[in-house]
Amino acid sequence: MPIEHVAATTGSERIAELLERDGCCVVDRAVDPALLDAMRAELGPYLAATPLGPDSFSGRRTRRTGGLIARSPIARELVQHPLVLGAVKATLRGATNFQLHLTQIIAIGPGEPCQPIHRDQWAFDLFPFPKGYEVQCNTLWAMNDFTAENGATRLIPGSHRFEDRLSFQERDTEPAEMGAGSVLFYTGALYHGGGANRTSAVRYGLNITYARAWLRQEENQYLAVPRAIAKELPLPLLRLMGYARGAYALGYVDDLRDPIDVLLPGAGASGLGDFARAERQARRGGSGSA
Ligand SMILES: O=C(O)CCC(=O)C(=O)O
Ligand SMILES: [Fe+2]
Repeated sequence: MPIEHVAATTGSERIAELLERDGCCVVDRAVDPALLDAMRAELGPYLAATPLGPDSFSGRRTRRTGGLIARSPIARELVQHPLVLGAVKATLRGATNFQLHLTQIIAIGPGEPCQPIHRDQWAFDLFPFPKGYEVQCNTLWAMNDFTAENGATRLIPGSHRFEDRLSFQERDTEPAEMGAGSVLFYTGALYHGGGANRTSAVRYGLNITYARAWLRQEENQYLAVPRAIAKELPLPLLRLMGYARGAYALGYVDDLRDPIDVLLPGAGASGLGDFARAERQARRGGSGSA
């Protein structure tokens, strides 16, 4: 099954439909590639200082640079891209709210073999989430052109409906080839992996992922973003980063305080979340709209 490509003018509902159908899709040239070049320039010293990965999953010839909210104003824009947030909300329907899961530049260096094919949701101790119930929605922005030779992400379209804990090889997958500025969407249940880089140049991908707010975040935003920086960020971004309750009660502070209130005294809502709404959504079992 080919990986479906759509134009940047496509609405988020259509992207969510494709994610439901195939578990993945590519939006061609969703942003001007110059924006991603500027982001790479912003992050230059951090990219240079990032060590290679410690194992074959992280990639011994791959550098993973995170903390992007703290380090890159352009990342703050991309994290809140309206098309992405609309598609994530529709894909994670039924959740009271969702949050940023991680921000990471994945720089796959020459000579890196194909990453083991996996589901990102295996990060949650391999918990067997029900088929068709997505807990995570991912984006991978091509910072330079992604080709089959330089390490374009390898995917098995439709595999979000497969059984869990299956093993696949590179030959079972298809490369998400796309031009710089394009964005690949894929769900937490889709089998995929970073591609082998058989060229002499680095492949740069910007991975921004989102998950239901009742799950632990992969990147710890409270520690990755120093408080002095966080205090200056806009409220919607802070909410997305996790300065919010997950569902009705998760993550409150001391006397049932909204976590945003600790960072910005007076900004929070009083008491807990909306119990009636949270209960309604929980009873719908995640099948209703968020
Ligand atoms: O870099 C890529 O293309 C994908 C990487 C990936 O799937 C992962 O690190 O979980
Ligand atoms: Fe992955």
